[in-house]
Amino acid sequence: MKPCEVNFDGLVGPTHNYGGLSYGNVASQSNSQQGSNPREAARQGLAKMKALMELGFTQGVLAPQERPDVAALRRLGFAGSDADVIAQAARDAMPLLVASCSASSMWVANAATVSPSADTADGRVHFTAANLNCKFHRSIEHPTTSRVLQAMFADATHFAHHEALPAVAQFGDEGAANHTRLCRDYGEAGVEFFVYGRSAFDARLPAPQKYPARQTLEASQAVARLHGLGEEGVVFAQQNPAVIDQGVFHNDVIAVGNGELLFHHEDAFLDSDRVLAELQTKLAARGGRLQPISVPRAEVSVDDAVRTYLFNSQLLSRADGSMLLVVPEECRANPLVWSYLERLTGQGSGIAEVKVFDLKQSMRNGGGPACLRLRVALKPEELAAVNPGVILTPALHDTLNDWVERHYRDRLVEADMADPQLLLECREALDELTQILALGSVYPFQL
Ligand code: SUG
Repeated sequence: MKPCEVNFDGLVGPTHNYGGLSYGNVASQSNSQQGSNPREAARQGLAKMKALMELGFTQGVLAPQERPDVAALRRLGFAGSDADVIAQAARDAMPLLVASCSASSMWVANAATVSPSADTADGRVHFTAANLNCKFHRSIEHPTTSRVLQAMFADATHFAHHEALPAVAQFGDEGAANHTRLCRDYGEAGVEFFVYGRSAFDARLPAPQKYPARQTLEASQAVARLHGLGEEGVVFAQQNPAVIDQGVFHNDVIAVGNGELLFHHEDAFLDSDRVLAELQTKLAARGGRLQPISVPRAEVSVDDAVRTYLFNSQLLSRADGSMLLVVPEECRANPLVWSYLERLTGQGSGIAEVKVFDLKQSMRNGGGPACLRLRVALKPEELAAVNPGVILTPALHDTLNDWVERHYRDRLVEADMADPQLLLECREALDELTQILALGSVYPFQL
């Protein structure tokens, strides 16, 4: 067996809803208050996991979180029994209740930044949970995320876990959504590419005017230090503030890389030529050859990229060395984007095939195929050390599908968040899930 990249997909949680919570994320804003279908959302995610497993990719599962997050509401002054806390919040502060109900942990590209062992000073795989402190509903994810990651990657000889960075705006960290690893081979030292939206301390760098830049340079630098990455294996680049203002709230909405290939929009980075040259030089020093595919705005506008999530795709290496691009249905529905993809696969670009998935439930909150997965490149002995309960098999898929059918509602609107029964349903489902995935006790209600 060779080193490989394992994709751990976030299982959609039972409270999936459209809260309109993410200013700067166009889909989240425009679908606010619509009714959601948590069961359908979870099924769509599982269908993608199953299809990739059946294509021969090793696929993992990352558990959702306990919602509503009653402990978060208690920290904000709501008191009494759990039902009292929910009732008070519903009466006095509905936006806080909605935030505490968000199933946003499904977008596990934001769960953590991961550096494979070939890149790190101590030869272990490093994880830093993301503080996600730009949005309240996401800032409450990292304590449970850390426990879940520890339960999945428990073996300290192979895996090192770091706490989330200090939860202040200067260290805003959105995890792997702003981190791409380029390499010749998954088992060899590569180049880790950190893309930030602004600097907390260097006022000379430009910043977006309209929407927030969630990731800071200082957060990216801290993660690189924690992971023991050498300067020769790291490139920092600033995201183009103009595209943040067009709705590109994470770099993975405008660029995706895998192996030696970097598929990106020409407007993705500030000073793009310099960035690509540095990547090229550092990758060459690692024995690799950068293959940039820069999509011109004349062919796909930033607007269409945001609308279709063309770049929020998964770029996966197949056994024959060619790559598969996993895109959302919205790409096929857009004639310009679809004809671009047809040309791309026809011209020997390295991307040999495109597979389309219906992920509408997640897409309406701005979460495409790439948001739904956390990539972990592993050597065979590291893969063997992963908790086997979280690696998808046909049997686990069927068990999870059945679990979803039994525990999930097929419709959720804002008023439902006030129903104390929703919390009980969620806890009952998650209690069973920790047994299915052999995670032990990871949720606040289990501790
Ligand atoms: O952080 N949406 C998420 C989407 C995250 C997408 N992830 C990546 N690009 N990697 C966010 O904006 C919306 C929730 C709501 O509005 O109900 C939300 O949190």
